[in-house]
Amino acid sequence: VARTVAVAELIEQARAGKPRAVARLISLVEDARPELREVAAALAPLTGRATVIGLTGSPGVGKSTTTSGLVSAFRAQGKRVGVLAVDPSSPFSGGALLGDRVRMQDHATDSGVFIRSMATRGHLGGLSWATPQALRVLDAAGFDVVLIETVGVGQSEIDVVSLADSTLVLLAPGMGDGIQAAKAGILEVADVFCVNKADRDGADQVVRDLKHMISLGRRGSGPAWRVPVVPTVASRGEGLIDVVDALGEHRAWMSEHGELERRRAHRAVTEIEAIAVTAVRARLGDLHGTDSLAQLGKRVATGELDPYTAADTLIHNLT
Ligand SMILES: Nc1nc2c(ncn2[C@@H]2O[C@H](COP(=O)(O)OP(=O)(O)O)[C@@H](O)[C@H]2O)c(=O)[nH]1
Ligand SMILES: [Mg+2]
Repeated sequence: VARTVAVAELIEQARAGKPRAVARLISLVEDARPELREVAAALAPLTGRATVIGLTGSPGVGKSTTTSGLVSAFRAQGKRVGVLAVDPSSPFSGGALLGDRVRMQDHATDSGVFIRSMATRGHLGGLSWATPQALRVLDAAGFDVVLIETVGVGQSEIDVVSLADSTLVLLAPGMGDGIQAAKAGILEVADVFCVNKADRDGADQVVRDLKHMISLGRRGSGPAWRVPVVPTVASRGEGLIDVVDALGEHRAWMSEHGELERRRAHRAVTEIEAIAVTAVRARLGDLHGTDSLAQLGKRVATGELDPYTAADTLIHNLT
């Protein structure tokens, strides 16, 4: 009973803007503490308000600098902003250049900003498995905008897409990004492109290449969102208002076309699936005796049993 009170109180304090309560709630879910389910149930009716923006791109392209600039831009609009950084090299997780850290410290003293690095990389690809739950905490705590920064390697940009309402993909000149973008299927995941480091040679060419690829990539007969390409110099704060505008337009477009609901339902499906698969895997490990995974494995290895029958036996024994 005492625990119930504590959770309710924590949530109340988090909603009142107390950063320590927000941090404690995220720790609760991140550490998968026994209170996790109670927290999840209490948060559910409070969620669905926050605008979730994912940022992805190669290391060094300027994600953290852009994130910091976007925080300032949204704060100027009076919005409360949460940041989840899922990047081992991120300033928020300590691998920072001094300048970046100093920049983020401006926000650290602002109670309208909450920054958290999701330290652990989970088994579900690039994003920590706790990231969706941390997102729920920030949403329920009343943050108007949540920015999720993740380094664009392998699976993580896909993961961030499944979490975000809008995904911002950053490229920069001189990084071979244009070609990589096409290869990595990054074209499909971007709702808005930033060509950062537009103060450098070759930025115009990257913008042209991207626009060309976008025009080629158009498919389907339904109403299509025309992905904007925004040049930025994040280190000087240039172009970030244009990014905010582009994100606003994307959101309006999604609302108009039912895309926001579709994405959020998809997000929930991914989340439920991950939780269910984790639970199933844990229960598989709990099976003992002749029908344990280990014993079935031995029988399949010797040819006594086929793997499909073995899998059916496992699933049957779970229920
Ligand atoms: N010239 C230039 N440098 C930038 C720009 N934006 C960021 N940087 C620098 O690029 C480096 C990497 O930036 P960071 O935001 O940490 O990249 P991340 O790894 O994608 O998060 C830092 O030294 C930044 O100061 C820009 O628009 N122009
Ligand atoms: Mg970074």
